[in-house]
Amino acid sequence: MFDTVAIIGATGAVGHIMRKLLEDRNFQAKQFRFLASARSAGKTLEFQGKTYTLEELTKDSFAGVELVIASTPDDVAAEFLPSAVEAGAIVIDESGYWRMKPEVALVIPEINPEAALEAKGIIASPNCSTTQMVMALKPLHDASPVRRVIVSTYQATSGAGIAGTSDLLEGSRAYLEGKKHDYQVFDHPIAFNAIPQIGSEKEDGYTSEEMKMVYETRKILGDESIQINPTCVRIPVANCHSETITVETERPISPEEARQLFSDFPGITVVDDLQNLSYPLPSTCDGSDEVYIGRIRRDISSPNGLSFWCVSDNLRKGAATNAVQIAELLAKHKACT
Ligand code: 2RA
Repeated sequence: MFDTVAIIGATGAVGHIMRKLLEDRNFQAKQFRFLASARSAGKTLEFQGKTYTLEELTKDSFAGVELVIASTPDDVAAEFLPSAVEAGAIVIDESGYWRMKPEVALVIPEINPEAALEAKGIIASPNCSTTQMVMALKPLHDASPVRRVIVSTYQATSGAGIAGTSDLLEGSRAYLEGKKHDYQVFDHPIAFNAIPQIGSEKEDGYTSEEMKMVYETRKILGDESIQINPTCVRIPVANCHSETITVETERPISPEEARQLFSDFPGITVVDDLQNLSYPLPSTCDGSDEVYIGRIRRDISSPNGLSFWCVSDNLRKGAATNAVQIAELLAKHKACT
């Protein structure tokens, strides 16, 4: 058990679920502390039957803290997390800021737990759109190395935080009432629409969200040779990201073999019965910690290709669940050493 665990950002969209997961999964520590911006400091929250007062996050917040779990914007992670490491804490970070730094471990516990156990300072949790794709790629990659991936995402508004979901709800209401809505986070109306840009422009006309899928996947799988062509699209669904994924492997993997590989992999549930209209849907995967795969079929355009559909709760396995699983992994390892 850890002595003191500090949680940063416990009141945001992901932080709220993280807190609930730590309760539901009975994560124990001798002491918990909740750190937040000056704006939120002083407010209270309930956790494991106790009332906690949010403390202001400063660079001096970390004396005596053994483990930090942080769910903050990139700039906050950049500014404050090095102080936690300097104070001797292990840090699990949900932000995008540290993921690709060479000294930082990027971890999905089902895939590369050893990276978390070897980490000295920050352990980053991948971007949500990456996590569910890499969960699906891993069992295939172990059976026959993945050479090329073409992926399109259909990303929920909750990925843009609480304000993203409010934009969807308020924007839809305004649209149906024939009124104008001033969107807070999206550059175009998200109600009754699809926006083919998530993040800022990066190299070759790809976006930051798309390039995360490329670089993070290679880092987690430890294979810089995997070629990935992503297109990330925001759609008017409140929660759960969906992805169409086409994979080319070194040798062909049949749909039957893939179904078995996916079914045997921890954290993946196969829902795949087209005849009976059965496949994963955002509405049925919402609130689950699993990654769901369906529509498994051969790629009729390539002899070594396989295509499938993948849905996962982006706030859970795509963020909070993955961070809590890393914390559990560290706690279990600590108990054994
Ligand atoms: C999104 N992947 O869906 C981002 C959140 N990290 O906007």
